[in-house]
Amino acid sequence: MSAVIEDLIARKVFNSRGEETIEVDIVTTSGFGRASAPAGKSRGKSEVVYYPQGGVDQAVKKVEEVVSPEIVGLNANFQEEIDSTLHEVDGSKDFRVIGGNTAFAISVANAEAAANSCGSLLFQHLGGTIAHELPYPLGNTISGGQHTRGRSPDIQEFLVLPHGAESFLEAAATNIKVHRTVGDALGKKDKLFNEGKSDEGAWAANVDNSQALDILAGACEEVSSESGLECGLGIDVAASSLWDSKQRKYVYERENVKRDPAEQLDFILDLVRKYNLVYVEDAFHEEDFKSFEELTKKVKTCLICGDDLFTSNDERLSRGVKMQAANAIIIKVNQVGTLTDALETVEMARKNKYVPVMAHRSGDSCDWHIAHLAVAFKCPVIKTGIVEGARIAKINELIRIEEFLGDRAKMADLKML
Ligand code: 2PG
Ligand code: MG
Repeated sequence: MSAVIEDLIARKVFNSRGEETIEVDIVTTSGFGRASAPAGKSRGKSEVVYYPQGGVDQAVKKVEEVVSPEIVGLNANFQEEIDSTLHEVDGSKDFRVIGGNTAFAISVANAEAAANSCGSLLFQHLGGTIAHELPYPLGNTISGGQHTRGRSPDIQEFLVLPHGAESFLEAAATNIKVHRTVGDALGKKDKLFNEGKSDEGAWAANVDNSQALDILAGACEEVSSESGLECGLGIDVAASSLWDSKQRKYVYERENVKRDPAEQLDFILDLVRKYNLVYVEDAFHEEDFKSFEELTKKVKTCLICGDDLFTSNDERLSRGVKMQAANAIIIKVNQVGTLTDALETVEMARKNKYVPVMAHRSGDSCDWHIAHLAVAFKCPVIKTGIVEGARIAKINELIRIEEFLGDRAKMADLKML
């Protein structure tokens, strides 16, 4: 089926935080694709620049004036050509001219239009017939750090990974039960807890790091013993947000503790041992590859994941691979701008036995494309929240994909846990 691009339309819409974002429609001779861009709050320094000066309005103008004339007339089936055209039109290394989020929305809308033009689903179009593995949902239950205000934990995310689930539906339902059980426990602990939630739908509560972990561990145990299904605990420390480069210490305001890199390593190792953590993201600030390497050497059955550390960027990942700095990498396509860039990083990760973890952003929309990307790129884990509209949009799409695959559907391989 011909998929020549006939029209490219950009508009300003809003994300789940009410921030302005860009949405793109691509119309081909036989199909249509639409995508909108997410936004991070705890961003890595090496991420691309989201928008040109002038923000989303200026980005929309750039699409009309300089991007559209180069893209219209190309064939949407050739994703790499579309993505390299975006790089050429922009001309900078970090998409500062048209905006990384502009590139993201065009790149994803194009893939969707190409899939739609040939009557395929996105995950099949990008992943082919071998794409039939469902990722385990890694879900945020309690928020802290930059994702909340007031008296909340210093660690940004307290996560659950139901790695014993036999289907995606069962895994998603388990996460919802854990989230509910955590909410009930928070209510028992603090009479003033009003079920407030963060951007990602995780609970915003007046607890410290160890109280949050104790509550989550109790909830996981309760849900596991009811269902017989194993759940693991994880954290996203988002340590770049805690790092004070002048003092050379991680500043835990809530705990009123400062830790130098060696103390931070001991602190994380203690948490891994005490709570049997299966997942630790950004335990150190984004330039401290060395501490990541030491942590990875010392733990065996835990995913040590880099988010701000790698920013989905293959050059940074290649540095990490050389140092054996981690064994997992967060993939957020809008950290690099295009699907082709992100796929290169995923391929490098897989070749070097790093687990690619597809992820949402704290400011997101009901755009569900990352559900398809996780399956197409064979990511064994997807981090996309548990409840809240923008998160549920992706969870529900994975339930549909699982149903569509029928007997061919299989949970991904996470044997190391
Ligand atoms: C993270 C993300 C998503 P943000 O740090 O992993 O949870 O946060 O999108 O704010 O960077
Ligand atoms: Mg993170």
